[in-house]
Amino acid sequence: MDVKNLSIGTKLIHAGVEPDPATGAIMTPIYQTTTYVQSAPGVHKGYEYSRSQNPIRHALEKAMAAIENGKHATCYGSGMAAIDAILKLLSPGDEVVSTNDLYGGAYRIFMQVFKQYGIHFNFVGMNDMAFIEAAITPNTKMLWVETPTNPMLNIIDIEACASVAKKHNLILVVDNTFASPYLQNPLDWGADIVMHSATKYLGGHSDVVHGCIITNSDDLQKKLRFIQNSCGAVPGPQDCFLVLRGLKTLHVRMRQHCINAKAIATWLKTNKKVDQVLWCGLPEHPNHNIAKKQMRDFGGMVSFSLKDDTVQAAHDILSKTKLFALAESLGGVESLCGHPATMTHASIPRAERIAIGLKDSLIRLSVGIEDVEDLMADLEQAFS
Ligand code: P1T
Repeated sequence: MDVKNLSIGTKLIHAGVEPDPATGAIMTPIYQTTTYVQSAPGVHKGYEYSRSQNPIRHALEKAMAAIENGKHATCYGSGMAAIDAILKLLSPGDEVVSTNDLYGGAYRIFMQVFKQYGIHFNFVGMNDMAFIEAAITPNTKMLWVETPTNPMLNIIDIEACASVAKKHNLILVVDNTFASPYLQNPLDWGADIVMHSATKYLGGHSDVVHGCIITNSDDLQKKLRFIQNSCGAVPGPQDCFLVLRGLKTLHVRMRQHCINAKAIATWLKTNKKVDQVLWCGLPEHPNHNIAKKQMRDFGGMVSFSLKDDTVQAAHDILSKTKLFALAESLGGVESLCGHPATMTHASIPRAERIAIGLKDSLIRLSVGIEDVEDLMADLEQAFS
């Protein structure tokens, strides 16, 4: 079905999927197969070997491209596999200018994997384009943006980054995991590549690890496909099924994530033990206006620090919540809480964490879609 002119909720349900031509099954079948029989050498139905192509992955890729307003999508076995594929577009000596506030695993693959292959990474605050400009050298090939950032929930102006990238002929990559395509479409603001950890809001039920890359560029897509087929970071068909199923309710879930996050952020502001509340929907958030420009709502992630700025104070609260499960990850229907300094961002040296404002007491909430009164009562008892 051509979904181009349909709105997002309809796209999420219909993009990429057709009734199965063999049986009429409304759900895309899982072809649990490694290979496809050819009637003569090179004569086949578009599928040769499941590292290269698989029907449900193909359906999911069409859906992903459609919901990000992109031309092409490639799905991976995890968000990190997607990041790995993007970095393999680079060559030794190339440089990347990256936001200094990003997922700890992205920082780790930059500094502990790709650095040893001669790729250089410069980390800057991306709230001011002058900082980015100052870090660009003749060897810079890529700008790496995450927005909202993990875990500080800063908002980076994608349109402004796109104009810097264009001026210097750089590939602009936006990790759109925290927003999801329901809230933000970076390609529309000039990004060259959008990536997702589909493990999060896209899958939405904490039951699948998956990644995705979307682009409008035929050239980048050709290279990414080549990298994927050569390196093999493909998702299994069962996992593609789960993400495809998750997509169908993304709009409904995201609306409730946003409503609940707003209630929790507003409530946290009134709590005497809380120092800073970070949620880009708050009018006092330093990037609120950029969020209003490029996002349709403000998302389900809320971070906050404590007046008692110690690891212990954070651990005390985190060990008492009952509905908010203490766990890495985010974006599922159930609420999670985490302590970036000792969990998701432990691979970033403390001095660097402190420099970007990631305090020892910072707590990150992935606000789920439970009834929000219960969530607030849970936090209240954990604080008391
Ligand atoms: O976990 P994986 O699907 O491989 O995705 C990695 C990834 C990439 N980008 C962002 C912004 C992410 O937040 C993540 C994974 N993040 C967590 C597991 C976390 O708890 O923050």
